[in-house]
Amino acid sequence: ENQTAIVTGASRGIGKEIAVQLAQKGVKLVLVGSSDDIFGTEKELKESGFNDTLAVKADISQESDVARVVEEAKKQYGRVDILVNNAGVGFFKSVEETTAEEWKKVFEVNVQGVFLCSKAVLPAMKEQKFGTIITISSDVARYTIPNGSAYTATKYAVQGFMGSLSQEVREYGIRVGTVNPGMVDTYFAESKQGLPEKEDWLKVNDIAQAVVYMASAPKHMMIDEMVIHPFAQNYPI
Ligand code: NJP
Repeated sequence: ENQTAIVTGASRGIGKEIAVQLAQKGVKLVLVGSSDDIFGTEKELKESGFNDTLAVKADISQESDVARVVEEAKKQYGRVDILVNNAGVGFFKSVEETTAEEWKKVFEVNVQGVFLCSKAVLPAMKEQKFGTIITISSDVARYTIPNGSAYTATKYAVQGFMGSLSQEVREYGIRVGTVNPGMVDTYFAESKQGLPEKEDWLKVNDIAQAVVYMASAPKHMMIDEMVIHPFAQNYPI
């Protein structure tokens, strides 16, 4: 309660549900997305009575856009307590089919975006001596899959980044953790949410609940990682 969160990728899917559930806990929100859809999430939340909601259209892979997000958050609420690095993109192709441009793009959003957003909130969190940075990584950061080399590589990179960051900032009271889902029914990789063939997959609610749990854990508690997958998804872990 009375905390302020930046949630990236809140236009749809997991990020939108995280925004809704944080708002229900009384958290003030800055919502980030690279398309105008982000204003749709702001409108819906405000219509549900969550007036402390501000949408900022920004591409997390661009440093100046990210700086604008944090400036807006500080101007609006005066502090940043929680960052949820949720925005991410992915595609599934063999190594041979993957173009250099596709490889670069997925790294720019999934890795550079997480780096830029995390870096940008650190001055405010250090000054407050309090903060929580949560990244939605993936269960593919724990194993490998064929035809997903670029996406898998980004999530391994994010895992390494978050581990280093965690050790750097703990002396400032900043907690860092990842939520690593298996298959979640969203719009990810040009899919649609709610398709019948994804009935057995995780739902956005499952992941949003994990984020809320992590963000609302008492100060003495630290959750490094939560790996969550559909019971129907069988793989070695
Ligand atoms: O995907 P989707 P999810 N700057 O496509 C935004 C991870 N994950 O909810 O830019 C700012 O429904 C985009 O908004 P917009 C996954 O890797 C998923 O499933 O306005 N925002 C939208 O709100 C990712 O990290 C599964 O179009 C940008 C959002 O990102 C996270 O879960 C499995 C942006 C994507 O919504 C959320 O993905 C897994 C940018 N440059 C991990 N680019 C799964 N679904 O199965 C995109 O292991 N966005």
